[in-house]
Amino acid sequence: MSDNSNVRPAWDDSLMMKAARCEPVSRTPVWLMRQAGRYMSEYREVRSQTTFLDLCKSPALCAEVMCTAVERLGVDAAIIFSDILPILQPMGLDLEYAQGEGPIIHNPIRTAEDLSRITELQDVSPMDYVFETVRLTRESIADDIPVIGFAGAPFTLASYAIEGGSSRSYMHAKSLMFGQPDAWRELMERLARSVARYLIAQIDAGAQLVQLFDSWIGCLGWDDYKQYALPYVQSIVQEINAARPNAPVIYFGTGNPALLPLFKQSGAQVVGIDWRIRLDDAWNTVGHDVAVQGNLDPVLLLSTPEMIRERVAEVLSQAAGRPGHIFNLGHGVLKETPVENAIALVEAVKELSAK
Ligand code: 1CP
Repeated sequence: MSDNSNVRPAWDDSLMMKAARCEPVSRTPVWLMRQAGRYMSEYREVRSQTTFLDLCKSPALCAEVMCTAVERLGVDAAIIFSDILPILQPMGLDLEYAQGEGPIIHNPIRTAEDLSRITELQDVSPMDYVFETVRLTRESIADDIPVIGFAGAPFTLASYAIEGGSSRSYMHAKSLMFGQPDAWRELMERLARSVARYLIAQIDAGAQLVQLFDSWIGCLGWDDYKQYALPYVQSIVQEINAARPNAPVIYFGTGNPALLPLFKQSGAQVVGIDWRIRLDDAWNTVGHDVAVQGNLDPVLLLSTPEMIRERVAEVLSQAAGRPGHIFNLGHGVLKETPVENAIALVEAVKELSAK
């Protein structure tokens, strides 16, 4: 940052920040959810030396992994390298990433009595390694590339905490939600307050925007989302907007586009759109006063550069050059993705959206 406090830092006027504020841009900014990860040989090399959790707790390696990905792909934003689940450790849950199986929580919350085991994070210092990752990523990356902090949204975190891992039916999570609504409310409030503090601390460490991942929210219908999930997303967004008004919030809920009008009510400045709905329909639904992020099917990255270019052009034509579009996939990059195709996507967005 410059010594002269009157000079705005370069990231403030970056394509990504302008689009998040619905301001006009010279071309559409692009980044990819899960842009650093197992599809990249540089990541696999770093990862082969350590476990995933130890990697998350090594800020220098996290910054290196993300900066390498940003440079290799030529994207316009750097999300920090971390995960949505480590915050559950200092809250009392026993988290492990088992080889080839994904995350496991060995002491899941199943009843109202179990709630005594989950403590709200009043003090976020157990997550200092993440704030150090934000600091180092900010320091290592070009000034015109904003850094995105992130966290899981309460419903998605609660699903992992209750199911103990990934799930098809969310039977345990929904059973607690429907059967013990007071315990559910208490759990969601503890998660929401913890996540708000965690994201504000990421902003203070140097993140320009924050994204809330509600990856499992698509299993809820309209009324249940409205009653059991939305209020907690709203409270996080309100707290961040009140405390750090210059840091836009991106809310990404995937799986059920029928919920989009409610996603708008989250109060987030940017709404993530998955590929199950056309981008123009989604934007009409949430309204053109909010920015949108999306929405190419991640499986398209397994096709050819020509096919990718065609589909990029289609998404851009639906965005119609309107201010407030951030190009992204509709969900994270799959580990089977050829890196060249991810690069081809970024190049296509840059070329085809240039004004
Ligand atoms: O074995 C390995 O190397 C670990 C694989 C891995 C990676 C690379 C996991 C385990 N997490 C991550 C990184 C990660 N996770 C990032 C960093 C940025 C990047 O890769 O570019 C981010 C933003 C996440 C967020 C995340 N973690 C989400 C939300 C996004 C989404 O994909 O829906 C979720 C649901 C998780 C949980 C998680 N962590 C890891 C895995 C394999 C999973 C999903 C497992 C499941 O399906 O339940």
